[in-house]
Amino acid sequence: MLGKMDCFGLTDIGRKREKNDDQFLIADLAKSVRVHSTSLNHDDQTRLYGESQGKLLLVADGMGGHLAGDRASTVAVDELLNYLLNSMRWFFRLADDPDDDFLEELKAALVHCEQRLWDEMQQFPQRRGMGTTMTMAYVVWPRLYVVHAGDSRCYLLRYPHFKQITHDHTVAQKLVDAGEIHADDVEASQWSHVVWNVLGGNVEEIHPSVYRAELRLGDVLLLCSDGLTKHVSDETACEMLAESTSAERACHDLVAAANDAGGSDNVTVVVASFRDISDTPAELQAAAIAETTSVTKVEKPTSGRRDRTTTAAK
Ligand SMILES: [Mn+2]
Repeated sequence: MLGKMDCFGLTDIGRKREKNDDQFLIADLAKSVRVHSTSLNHDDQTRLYGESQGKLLLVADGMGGHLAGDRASTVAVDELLNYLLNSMRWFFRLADDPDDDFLEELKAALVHCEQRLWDEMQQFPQRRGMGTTMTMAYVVWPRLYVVHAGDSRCYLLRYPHFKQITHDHTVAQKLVDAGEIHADDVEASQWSHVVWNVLGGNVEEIHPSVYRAELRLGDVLLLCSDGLTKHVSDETACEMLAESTSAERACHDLVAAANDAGGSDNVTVVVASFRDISDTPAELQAAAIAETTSVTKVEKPTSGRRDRTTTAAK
């Protein structure tokens, strides 16, 4: 790739909440070797890094009130990192050999985080009910994998198309899918922020969704918590991303827009823009005439598990 990935993340408490329960993470996965001592000309304790194996982006929106909302999202992100560190073989293999097992591994990562949350709730009963959304994107150029539970979102801008890759796991979205309410009425619905699939919460079994897509130079990814989407329309977010000169600028503009519109919740955004550094403005223009993005939702029934739906108020 003769391009550059420009990434930035920003979280903000908003205008109404007393604390911030959201988390975000941007990480490079790389092979590393820690040298303890050697006759070579390295300083002792040097860590040598290999090439980046991929970029990990994630947003988590914790819930559970004053005692545990931020704890839930913190545990989930920490545990996700632990899991990835211990399952790196999948990530290293991926570059040469894309494998359906990898998608299963991504789901397993969320199940692992969920288990840790339940362990902690058993140990500390006052934290019972804590939970978190998790929307994670893993980019091994040009492949994009998204694994998701809850109502945080991942969008892909391939100008002029702005597509929501993830599907909200809210009761309101289920009603839209069933044709019982119109998509325009979701925000006003009492079910709009009742999520049926999160890590922890009162949801005893997690059902992560996985999506796969191919990226192109010129694409921009946005991951965000519902603190953004409650206040900023897709049209506005698309415009801001398309007009921003950098991922950092876009993050600040999006958060400011959510706060200007009321800031009723914590707001978190992660933006990754894939730019071709050799692009001339004319070429950028040509890249804008892109086809509609094709996103594959990967559906594989989780075997042997009982399907149950419970709700967690958020
Ligand atoms: Mn939120």
